[in-house]
Amino acid sequence: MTNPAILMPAPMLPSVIDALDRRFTLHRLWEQSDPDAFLQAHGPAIRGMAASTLAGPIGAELFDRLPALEVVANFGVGYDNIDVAAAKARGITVTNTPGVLVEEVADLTLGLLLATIRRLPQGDRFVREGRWPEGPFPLSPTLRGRRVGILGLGDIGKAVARRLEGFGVEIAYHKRTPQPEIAYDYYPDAVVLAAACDVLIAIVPGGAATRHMVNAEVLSALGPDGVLINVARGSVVDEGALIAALQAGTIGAAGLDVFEHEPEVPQALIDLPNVVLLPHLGSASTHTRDAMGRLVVDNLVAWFDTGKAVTPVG
Ligand code: A2R
Repeated sequence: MTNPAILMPAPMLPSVIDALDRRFTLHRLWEQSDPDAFLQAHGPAIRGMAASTLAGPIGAELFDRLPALEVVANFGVGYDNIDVAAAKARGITVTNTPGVLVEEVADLTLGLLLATIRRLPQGDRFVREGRWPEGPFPLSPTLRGRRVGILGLGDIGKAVARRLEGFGVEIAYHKRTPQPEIAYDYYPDAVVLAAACDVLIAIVPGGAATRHMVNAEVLSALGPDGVLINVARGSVVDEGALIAALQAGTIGAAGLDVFEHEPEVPQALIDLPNVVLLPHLGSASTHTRDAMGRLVVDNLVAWFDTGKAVTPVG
């Protein structure tokens, strides 16, 4: 029996490629000189896909060219790059990589929060540029006495909250369904949460339901001393409204790991002194990316061995 054919639209970790090569017939779409002709010839035989955000949006158009597709294994806990409804309509299972990246993203979130409030990258630049002998670095705002609002108290949001407890700050949250067993104050929408807090950490999934959830109104409610941290998806924050709010002093600072049009970052954000910018590093350690890669492989192997994925979504 021939190995099932797997399509990889964009490059993934060498460890993932090697593992899939051993077990399946792996097709690397990005290496094809004519991807369209390749899909025409091989699309009907493809039964699985290993996907990531690097591949761009994956939906009906591609599914229509892969009539035998059974499973899409996504590299990442967020899967807003995949049209899950279109997959479901065709009986295609979608999997993601929950669990293995939770603590890593939470660590990064606290790092970004402290970097933003205490201006750590700015301090680093100050030393490197030889400016210290000219006088001390200006005093920064503080995390002390702040109330932190978490927008999306899921696996990662809870891991962020656990860390924040150690920092001795007050915590509040918003999600669609309140959890009465959680001791933090619940707020029924993003605007009232922002109004009650002076730090807002966005960690909801991306997609249509959360698009521009952090808009001009939310930023105005956060206030001039307010700090926005986005470790969710770029689509969750209205980037234009954020730039306007930072320029006008409507909020005090922002720490951003994600952007609306990655890897493009608006020049207006780069020009602002009170913003810390990261190139989507949330889960980006060797340790965690390897674990995510193993889960992608495990999902495909389990699907073709047993007919059941390890971590299907929905
Ligand atoms: O709304 P709920 O009760 O289902 O709570 C989820 C919340 N959430 C939302 N909150 C407000 N409005 C929405 N439209 C909405 N949709 C979802 O976000 C839950 O508290 C949280 C998501 O938690 P998990 O599914 O456990 O995801 P995890 O692992 O924390 O990752 C969150 C996102 C990923 O989707 C990536 O975009 C990013 O973090 O790495």
